Amino acid sequence: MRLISRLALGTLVSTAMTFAAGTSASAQEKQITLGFSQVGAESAWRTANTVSVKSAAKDAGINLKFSDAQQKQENQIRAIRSFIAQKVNVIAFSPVVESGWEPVLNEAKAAHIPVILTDRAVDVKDTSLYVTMIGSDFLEEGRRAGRWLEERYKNEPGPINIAELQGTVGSAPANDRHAGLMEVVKNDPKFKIIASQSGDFTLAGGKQVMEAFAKTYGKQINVVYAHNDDMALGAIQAMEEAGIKPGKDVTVVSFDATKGGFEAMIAGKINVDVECSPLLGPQLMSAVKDVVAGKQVPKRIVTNETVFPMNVAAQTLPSRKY
Ligand code: GYE
Repeated sequence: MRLISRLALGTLVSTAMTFAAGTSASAQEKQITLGFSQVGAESAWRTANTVSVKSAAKDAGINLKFSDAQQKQENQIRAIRSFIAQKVNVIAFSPVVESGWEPVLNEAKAAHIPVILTDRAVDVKDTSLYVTMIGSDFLEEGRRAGRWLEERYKNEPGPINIAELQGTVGSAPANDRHAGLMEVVKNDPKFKIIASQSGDFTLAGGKQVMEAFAKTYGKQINVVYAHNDDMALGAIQAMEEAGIKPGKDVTVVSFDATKGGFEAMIAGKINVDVECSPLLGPQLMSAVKDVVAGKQVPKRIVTNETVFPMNVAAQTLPSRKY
């Protein structure tokens, strides 16, 4: 009896295994291919975002075709066209700039390939050209920085002269971090943007622009408003070389809240860092799966974020993930 039941169990187990093997084979046949066009590798934020997308694709069993556009729109357009030609199931991309996407997005639509935007927005009239947009609210980030500045200078008569290091010209975060700040300070005449130039979101760019600002404006600058940590870190180097103490002589406002930003806060050189999370991979993969399964996804998925003033940096750094 025992032998028989053991044999029966054996058959049952092997049948179950065959069945399981059968399902995984068919799951493999239906494996989703995602074409992802990344902006580049301009910043620590971007590097963390790339890691997040790649590892989330692996965890989700999604076949990822990854392409780096080296911060050039023409490269992104070329990558998207190649994804269309390869008949990927879904295209996702982080658009380097906001404008100029209609033609290629219409090509994707004609090929019936759904498009998901991550991180940065596009400026298109026909919003059916993309399924959803997953990422931060950059306008709100700018407002958060503006409110922090208002609070910081509420007892000072001014003028408060701001030197702005803008991100990539025409990109959503550069446009909106500027606009968000303006929205808050525009009715307060003591705040003045005395200089504004793009450092393209890079450390080298931030340093170079700040060198020029320091030469032209020197001690007139009260605030450096850097659109990301890499540019803030470059500006810190330039200020120190020019004999200006970042964080003391000049208030430094930054965005992203990367580990590098936190270290600069702990060193007293960045005064406030507005958080922007690059860890969008898991949300992207779940949206990809939903879209392929024909499920409805919200048109806008906004990342949860906060503001870190320098006095919380030391206690918060150990829990930071990027
Ligand atoms: O702030 C910056 C990166 O689009 C939110 O791009 C992203 C920005 C981020 O280069 O560091």
